[in-house]
Amino acid sequence: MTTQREGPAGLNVTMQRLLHDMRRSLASPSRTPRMATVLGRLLGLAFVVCFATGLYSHFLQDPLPWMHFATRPTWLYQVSQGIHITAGIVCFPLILGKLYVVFPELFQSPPVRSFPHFLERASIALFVAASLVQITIGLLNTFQLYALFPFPFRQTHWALSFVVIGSLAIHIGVKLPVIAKHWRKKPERVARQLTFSTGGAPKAPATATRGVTGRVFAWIDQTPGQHPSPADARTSRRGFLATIAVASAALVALTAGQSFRVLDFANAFGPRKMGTGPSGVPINRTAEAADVLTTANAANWTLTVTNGDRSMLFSRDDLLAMQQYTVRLPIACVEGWSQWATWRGPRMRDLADLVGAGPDVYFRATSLEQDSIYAVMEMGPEFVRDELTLVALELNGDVLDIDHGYPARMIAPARPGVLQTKWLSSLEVI
Ligand SMILES: Nc1nc2c(c(=O)[nH]1)N[C@H]1C(S)=C(S)[C@@H](COP(=O)(O)O)O[C@H]1N2
Ligand SMILES: [Mo]
Repeated sequence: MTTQREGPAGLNVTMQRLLHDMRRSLASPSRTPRMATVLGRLLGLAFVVCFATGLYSHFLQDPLPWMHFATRPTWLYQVSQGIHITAGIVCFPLILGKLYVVFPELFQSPPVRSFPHFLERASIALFVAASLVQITIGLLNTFQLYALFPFPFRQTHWALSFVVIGSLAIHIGVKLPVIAKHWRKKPERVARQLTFSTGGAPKAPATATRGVTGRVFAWIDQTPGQHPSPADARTSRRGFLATIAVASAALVALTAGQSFRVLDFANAFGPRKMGTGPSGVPINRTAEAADVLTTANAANWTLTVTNGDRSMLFSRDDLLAMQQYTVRLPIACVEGWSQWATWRGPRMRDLADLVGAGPDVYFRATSLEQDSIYAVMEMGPEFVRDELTLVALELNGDVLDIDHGYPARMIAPARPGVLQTKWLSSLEVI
């Protein structure tokens, strides 16, 4: 480094002083490393829960060749996805609270001290940006507002999840000493003075205790009259936490009803209400929207079941003539809403047996619907052979409504709604 003394150095000092004053003016009793740790823990937990449930949902839809999935409990996916969406929504108040707490850190002086320091700040910038985009597009998706962003939701959400989890890991690594130091609540006497360092005035070498990372935290000057009394500070911190808690609880109460029946009465924002729609089940996409009104109502409709060169055609009456089973299973949409229903029809495995399909075969189901990501679905043997997997012909005691997939649709346990293909056209061994 060169030692220019005059112009640039003077400017540097002015800038540092500005940044320093900025941070001082932003000091608040809630802006402490302890608060950052408390919120960070909750946020980290929410991210990890979202990541795990997201992986599960992703691989159910796009399994790797060796993957097999649990089919019990039948509500496994319903609960997993309900948690995914609910935890994602709670991230909003947590992340806003956390950003409020660490906001003064934005004005560190000097802004970049070293290459590792640059990397640290860059990783945080990436982390914040990726997280905000991630939870925002997730929320828009639960409201089916895909049109609001010009990129494919699933691929983006999937890719960003690794950016978020990766930068979270880096962030935790970098902040580990601080997190460890503030993991447990400090005795009141000490806690009231622990706050983000103001960095020490430029030129005056910092005499304050150096934080464990070498600089981040120190003792702030307790100039009398300038700072709230310890009691006031405590009240203010409690108020801050209570605000975040109330916001989180309200969001859960007003949206989680779409996934969890006990909260249905309060479901104000969740886009789907339980018990609405034909046969008391909400509709994801109507027959009209899927452009299948003619083909699904055609009198000569048949379901083609194929195993190699062996093919059988089933009319709806043929399917009704088979042994009928009644099952209670939920539709559990990736978007978070879910609804239990009673389904009736022949078993998938009976159809597989009729075409001589072995116990380990995968099936591909094709819908009458054309050019849609829902038009084709694949199903592993654990679902094909499950006694609860039906080609459903009835829903809640009614003939399947055209919007629910008449003449026949798939229903299987512990699967995402997207895989419960409506308006079936063919089933074939792959
Ligand atoms: N052919 C076809 N099947 C489909 C869909 C679709 O759009 N087309 N939507 C899927 C999705 S995303 C869900 S959540 C369920 C919803 O079923 P429902 O509309 O009968 O409630 O159907 C699934 N099956
Ligand atoms: Mo769905």
